[in-house]
Amino acid sequence: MTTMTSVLNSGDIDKALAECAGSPFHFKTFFATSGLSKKSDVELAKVFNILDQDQSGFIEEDELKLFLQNFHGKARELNAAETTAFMDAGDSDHDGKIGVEEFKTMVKA
Ligand SMILES: [Ca+2]
Repeated sequence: MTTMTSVLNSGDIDKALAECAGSPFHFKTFFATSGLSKKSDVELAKVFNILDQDQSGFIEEDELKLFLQNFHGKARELNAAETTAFMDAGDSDHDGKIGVEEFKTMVKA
């Protein structure tokens, strides 16, 4: 089973989580600090599969809300505004969910 720490450095994950723990979540900042933005397509596909908790092939809004908890079980949930902004940034075909190609494009943007 793939884990986040098999793809990302755990110190970088901790730093990225600390940045948004008590302050607003900015997905671009999180992608940069966690190291996600520098990962290969293969590695990003592995991360996508973790985020797609029900293995539907898409990250839906309820999964996106719990995004941070994939990096640490006790991380906070995203609030409604953060979740909406995150979804809008990733959902380029406007079907209300994020597919793997959309995810890779968003992370590397
Ligand atoms: Ca899903």
